[in-house]
Amino acid sequence: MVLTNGLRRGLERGEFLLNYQPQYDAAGKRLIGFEALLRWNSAEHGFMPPDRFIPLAEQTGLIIPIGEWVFKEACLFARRLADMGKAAIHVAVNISPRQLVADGFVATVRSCIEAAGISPGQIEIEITESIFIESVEDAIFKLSQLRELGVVLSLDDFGTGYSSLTYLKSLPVGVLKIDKSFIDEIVSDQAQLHVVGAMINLGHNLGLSLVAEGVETEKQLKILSEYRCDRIQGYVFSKPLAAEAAIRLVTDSA
Ligand code: G
Ligand code: G
Ligand code: MN
Ligand code: NA
Repeated sequence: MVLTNGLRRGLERGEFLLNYQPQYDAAGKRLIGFEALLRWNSAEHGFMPPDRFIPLAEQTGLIIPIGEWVFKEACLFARRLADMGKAAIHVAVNISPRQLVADGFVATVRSCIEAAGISPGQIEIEITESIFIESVEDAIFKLSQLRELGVVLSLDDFGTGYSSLTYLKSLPVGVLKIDKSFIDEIVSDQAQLHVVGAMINLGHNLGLSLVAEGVETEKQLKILSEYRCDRIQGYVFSKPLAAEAAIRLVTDSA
C-alpha cells in the first residue's frame, strides 16, 4: 500500500529514470544498440531495484502509466542518437504482459515514435513468453500490429520458459536474447555450451539475430564469437549507464 502510493507519486515527481546498457558485436568493435532499464530513485524508499517495484507495478496496473513514461523517454533517447547521426543504434524497451494486453498499447507505441520523430525500426520491444499466459491469439495479434508498425520484436529470457519452441515459429520476432543463466556456464560446462550453440544455430536458421545476455568474461566472449553470436550485452563491455554516460560513449565510439 505504502509502496503503491510511492510508485504513483514517484511517477508524478519524476523519480523514475532509465539506464542504458550497450550491446556490441562479438568483436567489441561496433556499438549496435542499448537496452533501456528502468530505475526508481524514491524520495521515501531510497533506491529501489526493479525486481522489487516492477511486480508491484504490474499487480496494481501502475505499469501502464509507468510503461508509457518508459516508452516516451526511450524514444526521446533514440531521437538524441538520431540527431547525432546514429539512427542505426537501436534502443530496446522491456514491456510487461499487462501492457501488451491493455487497450491502446499499439496506439501508444505509435504516438511515442511519431512524437519523437524517429524511425520505428530504431525501437526494439522486448517481450517474454509470459505474454502468452492470458491469450496466445490476442498476444500474437498485437505483436503482428507492432511488427507492421515497423518496430523490431525481441524475445527476452529465451530458453527459460516452458514452451519457447512451440511459439517460436509463429512469433513475428526478429531477435532472440539468450538468458544469462545459459551464458554463465558455457566455459565450465560442455553440455551447456552445446545448448547455447544449438540456440544460436536454431535462431540463425529461422533468420533471427542472437543476443547473449549477462556476458561477464573474455572467455565467454571468445566462445560466443566463435559460435557467431550477433550481439553481446554484459559487464564484459559495460554495466547499464546513465543517459549522459551512454551519449558520451556514442560520441567516443564515433
Ligand atoms: O537492471 P536489471 O536489474 O535492471 O532489471 C531487472 C528486471 O527488470 C529485468 O528482468 C528487466 O527485464 C526488468 N525491467 C527493466 N526495465 C523495465 C521496464 O522498463 N519495464 C519492464 N516491464 N520491465 C523492466
Ligand atoms: O530484461 P532482462 O531480464 O534481460 O534484464 C537484464 C538484467 O541483467 C538487468 O538487471 C541488467 O542489469 C542485468 N545484467 C546485464 N548484464 C549483466 C552482467 O553481465 N552480469 C549480471 N550479473 N547482470 C547483468
Ligand atoms: Mn530485457
Ligand atoms: Na533476460
